Amino acid sequence: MLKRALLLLLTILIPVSFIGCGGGKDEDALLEEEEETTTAAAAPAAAPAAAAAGSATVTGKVAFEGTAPAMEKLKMDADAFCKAAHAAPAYSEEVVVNANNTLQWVLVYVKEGATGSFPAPTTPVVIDQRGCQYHPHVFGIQVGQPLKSVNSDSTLHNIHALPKKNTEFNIGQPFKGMETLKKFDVPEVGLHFKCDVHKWMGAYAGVLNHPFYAVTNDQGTFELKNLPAGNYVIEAWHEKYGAQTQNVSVTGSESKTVDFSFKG
Ligand SMILES: [Cu+2]
Repeated sequence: MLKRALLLLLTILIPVSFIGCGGGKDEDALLEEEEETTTAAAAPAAAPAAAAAGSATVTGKVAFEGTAPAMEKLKMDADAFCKAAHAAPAYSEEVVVNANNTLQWVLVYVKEGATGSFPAPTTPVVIDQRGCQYHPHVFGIQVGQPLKSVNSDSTLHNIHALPKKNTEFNIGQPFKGMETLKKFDVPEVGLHFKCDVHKWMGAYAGVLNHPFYAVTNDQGTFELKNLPAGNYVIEAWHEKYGAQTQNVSVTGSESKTVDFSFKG
């Protein structure tokens, strides 16, 4: 494990020291890109897309049918830091069935019907590497909105994005307090992140070109706010149980309920 971590650290440090030498075209492009993301993050928060947003709401819950599978304990023994970070066992968040028989970590979002332009918020979405787990486990983010990866652990993590439609990246963060900004260019639901040092670490993003998304909580509920009047296809996406869709129409400041149910 130590040998692997050292190797990974070397792969990170070698390109960094190379950039330090200055010169090449690629480096300039890289720095420019970095500057762009930093500037965007520092800018004041954009006003909400008032023109395009409405006042309808879709709320609901995601039920879990069947017997909840036993929570999977994460085996962190191979890494002394990660093991010591947890007084009690840590569990996988792949399948989290709540006490009220609902499912947590389901991304619920408008799949079809969101028309208009929704500028990306400049406030970053934060993904934290803490206790050798990603927090949050599932999140939504808009196209062009910064994603801030933070390492809160005094150990090496890397955040490796494995997109199918966006550009792959792999950022090593060997020290506590490190932060990196990245953006995504196109919508993509189920974008997977992993850490190459700790194989149990995983997270998923829904990259969307509008703000109408939510992730189910420990009550299995969600709320899609500020919807303009319209006809929508709502999708509920779960990393293990797949995706389901339902149609809903809303007018004015109407509030409608859409419930989903996944079979275990
Ligand atoms: Cu890690």
